Amino acid sequence: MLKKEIETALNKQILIEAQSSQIYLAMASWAETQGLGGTAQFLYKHSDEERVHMLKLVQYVNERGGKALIPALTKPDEDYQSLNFLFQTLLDHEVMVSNEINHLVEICLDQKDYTTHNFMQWYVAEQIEEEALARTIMDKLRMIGSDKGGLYLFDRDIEQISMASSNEQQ
Ligand code: OFO
Repeated sequence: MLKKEIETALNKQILIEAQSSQIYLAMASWAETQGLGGTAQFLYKHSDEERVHMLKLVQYVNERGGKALIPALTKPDEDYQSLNFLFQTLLDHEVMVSNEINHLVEICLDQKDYTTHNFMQWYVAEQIEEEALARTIMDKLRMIGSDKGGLYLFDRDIEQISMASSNEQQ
């Protein structure tokens, strides 16, 4: 049976993952309307991954005798100005999520819930990867600057990044 403190912390994380999925969906839709097809595909997939992160938490809470709460979501921004702005927003968001996950891990240790602590290790590893990927993307965009040819290639190649990472997961 989950302790109340752990259940509350996991339900907060369910909200964060669901909100992440919604934000990346809004980003994907914006990119698609800008003719950035590769970026849109990358973000649609990223949005799906966040939903999977949320689902794993929902099922874990319920399996452990808690009650997963499916939250209302805040409407994400519709406009992202530029690819640079969009991916900086995404990186900042992932850093926030990593901090939240670290905090949740701390709560597990405080409460001596080693089962949930063990379950959370998958999220810790996933966050390291997601943050690293977001930083790599920002490095590439900084190199490209406003070069149109570079942005064209970026949009083409980012689809491969998303496919490569999805292959790794299989
Ligand atoms: Fe759920 O990993 Fe990103 O936010």
